[in-house]
Amino acid sequence: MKHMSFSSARLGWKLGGGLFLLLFASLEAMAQAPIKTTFVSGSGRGGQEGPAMICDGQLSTKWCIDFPPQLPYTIILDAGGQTNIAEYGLVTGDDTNAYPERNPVTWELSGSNDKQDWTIIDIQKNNRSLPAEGLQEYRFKPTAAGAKDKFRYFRFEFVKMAGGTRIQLSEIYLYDKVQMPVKATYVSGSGRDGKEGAAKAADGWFFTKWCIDEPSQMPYSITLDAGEAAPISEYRFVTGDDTHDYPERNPITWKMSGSNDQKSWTVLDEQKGNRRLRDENEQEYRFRPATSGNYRYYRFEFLKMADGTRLQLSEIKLFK
Ligand SMILES: [Ca+2]
Repeated sequence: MKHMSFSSARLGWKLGGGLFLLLFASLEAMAQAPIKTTFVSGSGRGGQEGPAMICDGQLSTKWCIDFPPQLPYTIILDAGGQTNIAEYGLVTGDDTNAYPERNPVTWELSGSNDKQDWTIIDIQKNNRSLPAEGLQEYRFKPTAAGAKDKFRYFRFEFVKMAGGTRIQLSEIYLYDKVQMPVKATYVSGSGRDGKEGAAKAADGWFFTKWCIDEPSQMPYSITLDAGEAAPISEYRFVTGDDTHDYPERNPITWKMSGSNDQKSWTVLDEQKGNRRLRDENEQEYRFRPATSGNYRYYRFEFLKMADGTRLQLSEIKLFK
């Protein structure tokens, strides 16, 4: 997950007014991206796995601490201005598949404008929805009375983990808009139509899948129509109904591109040797494209599977 548009925004500021238009275009394209937060304070020491790693925009760094006297572990983020939080996302650590007990299960989120008076925005108790998967974002909608109010500072207090006293998270994202699924329709794809044709990856059902093994047609591709030109902030792959038995069919190298005429395509994301999809049936995996733009058509090209030449996916979903 790279916030390329944010870095170009920063570059715009550095280089001055000449790049104002570039800056503006970048921010607009990222309208559904997380609020840019800065770290205020948090539990634990600084350094490599310190609390500041929770909002450095990089999934490769994480906050990881095990120091019970400091429980509940806190993180305070500065949203830069008053805003309300429609959703927030917790992203698991890089090795959460090996250490799922480090996922938080009980926490509180509060908002403040002076860092002294705090209003509760959300309470989660024994919520075990964070998966035993590395680098997965799971979103929560705040539901406490204060959720509709606007605040500048946001404080997370992690009271309890799934097991033990060590917590790890690679990022916390705050959103001022709810993530909207895009009602995408199938345009075209590799392989034959029919029971396991490409259209089955965009029919809205987990129990139907696209399954293809025709090496001469590689890379396998599928094109979806988002209905109107809009930036995509996230896409998701859902594994097949028997991926537990056939994990080799999971894609590991793919490209996502956008277009408005289905002729000229702009690459928005590239993943190489990404083995995040696991040997589990009908599991949903979230990816944030490296960049986004106003495109109506989105194409995914699958260049390599975990092993062999057969690909299967039950759904591909797009989110604004
Ligand atoms: Ca399907």
